[in-house]
Amino acid sequence: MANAIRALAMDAVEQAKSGHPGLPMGAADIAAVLFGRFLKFDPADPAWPDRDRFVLSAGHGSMLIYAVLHLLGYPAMTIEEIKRFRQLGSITPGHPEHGHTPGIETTTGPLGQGLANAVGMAIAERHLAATFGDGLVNHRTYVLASDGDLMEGISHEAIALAGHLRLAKLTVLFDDNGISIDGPLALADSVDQVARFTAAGWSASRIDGHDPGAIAGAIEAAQHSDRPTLVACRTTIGFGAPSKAGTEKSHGSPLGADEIAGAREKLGWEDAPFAIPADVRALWRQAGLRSQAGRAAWDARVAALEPDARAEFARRRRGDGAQDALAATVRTVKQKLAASPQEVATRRASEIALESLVPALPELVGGSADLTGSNNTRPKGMAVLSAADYSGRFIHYGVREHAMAAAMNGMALHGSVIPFSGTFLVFSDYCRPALRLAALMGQRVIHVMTHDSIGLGEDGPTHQPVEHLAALRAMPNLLVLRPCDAVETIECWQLAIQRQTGPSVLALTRQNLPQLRAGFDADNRCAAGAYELVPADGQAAVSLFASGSEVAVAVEARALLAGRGIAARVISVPCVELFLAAPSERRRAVIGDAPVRVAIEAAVRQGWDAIIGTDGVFVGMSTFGGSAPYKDLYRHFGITAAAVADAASTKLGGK
Ligand SMILES: Cc1ncc(C[n+]2csc(CCOP(=O)(O)OP(=O)(O)O)c2C)c(N)n1
Repeated sequence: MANAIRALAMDAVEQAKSGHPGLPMGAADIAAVLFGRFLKFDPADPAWPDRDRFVLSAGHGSMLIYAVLHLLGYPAMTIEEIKRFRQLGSITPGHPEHGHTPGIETTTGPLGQGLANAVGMAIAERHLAATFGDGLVNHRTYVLASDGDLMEGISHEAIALAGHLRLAKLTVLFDDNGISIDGPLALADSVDQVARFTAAGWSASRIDGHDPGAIAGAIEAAQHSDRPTLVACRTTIGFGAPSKAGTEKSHGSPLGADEIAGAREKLGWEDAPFAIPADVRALWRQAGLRSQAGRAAWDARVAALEPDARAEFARRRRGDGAQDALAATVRTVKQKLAASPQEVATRRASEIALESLVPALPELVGGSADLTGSNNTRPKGMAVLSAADYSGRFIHYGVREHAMAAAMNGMALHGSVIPFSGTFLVFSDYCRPALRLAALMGQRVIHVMTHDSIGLGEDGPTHQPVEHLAALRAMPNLLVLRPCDAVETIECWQLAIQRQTGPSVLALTRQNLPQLRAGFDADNRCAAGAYELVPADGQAAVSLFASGSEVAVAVEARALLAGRGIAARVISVPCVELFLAAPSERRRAVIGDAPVRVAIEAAVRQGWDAIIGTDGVFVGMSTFGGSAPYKDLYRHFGITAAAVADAASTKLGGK
């Protein structure tokens, strides 16, 4: 069975003239034992909620999972797809892509991410088991990780979190082949991984990764451990290749015809390229049917549920069932804000939103990377999710922004939860690789990122984001939401929760802001991305565009301009991406035809020209910030109503 993986991997890579044969050939025995004897899954329904999750963290070894899916009988993974490895339109891209290929649990390739995704999957599993019971939710998460996965810094954060939360149903099978791209691992690494995982609270052992009995024994032991388990499987990269096995030469390029012929001989594999002997195929097909009884029993347990419980479980699976509760909650919060306006920081406004959203939407699972009190992501009464009680809904991620973001991806991929978290906006850089994968995979994760500008004040330029809004807006399929007051904050939360096709960042202030939206508005005005908040008195000479905390500056500047006889309108821009995605007539109507356009944002200009044009006036930052009380900083950097009014007047005078 393992040799079938090896043959398909070397043949597909050879045909594509690119790819990585070494890992699939080296880890084939591990995969054959895991899928052949242990993994719970249903090839006919790759999305069966109670399946075991398998994450190929070392995504470059993609042919391993493609070969396995094919051999197990996943209908979409035909031999034709294997032959079209790495070709346009195939379901066998260079690295595994979730949503593109049935049976792929997460998109991997950037090393370390898959491992941290798996931690999130294992968290979601425990949480949902605590919520719905072991009868509905009781599955394991397996990871195949390489040297590269374990060298990446994110692995440190992820394994520490998993050990702390005692995620006993998480098993990492480490393809311990001692080879990476540059050559022997000894060139760059001398960590004792078993000792490292043990120190992080895992069970850890070393085995011969080519001995099926040892592999099975280790997986069985993992199933009885009260901790997550690392199995360091000593393997030979490119196992079977006569001269390239055990060397970096088999890592990432086709073996070549001679080497493949030699490997066929060495492995005793006589079949033509892409041909699988009937007896081997039969063994794999049997493995593919192994979980049928378990699947049927699970279906029966679901069918036997009380109708309400069954409906709730199904609603959570769909992930779209909260719309009524969401709409009602948002409405109530907005009515309260209309009745008693709040002059609060938007981070506090977000907490006000969460005080209502968290009880109304049980799928929300929050957290913070050790900034809970600053991010305001834990409303009163939200219990902590811990090793002692997985039913809690708030996760203390520790100072681990990267693993937090990647674990959230895993939770969203697992399904039935909507993860949200907190950190400072400046540390979005620490989350970025995971955020990018959330955007690529179209996963709904919600990042509350507070302290969103020089408005945070005294902590100074190390903590003051300047380029981050632009950098985040540059990422496809990510929504950057920067509300200007409490009303926009609840509207932005609504947009983020409703959005099932990708991640959102809520950029929120530390400093208090006036509530600019007076009265009750049933519509979600933020959904337009930008809208006229305050019209001009008469024909507008100036349009003032701003986001977040700078909308109040724009409103004040409008009054100053009015005093000078200049009519100005204020456009709030809570989401540049939504606005730019609107049809051009709607965009033109919001942008208007005032001769002077000004944008105000306490961040760099990049991106704003799409709204104000290259001749527009920008009032914002072009350097790093400084350490001082925030009002002093706004004055120092010239982001004031007076500066805006002066810049607009000057520009108008020059017209
Ligand atoms: C974050 C990240 N950095 C770099 C790479 C490029 N890369 C792909 S595989 C690899 C290392 C290969 O070594 P190992 O992980 O041991 O895999 P093996 O050689 O055993 O297949 C590197 C550096 C990557 N995919 N992700």
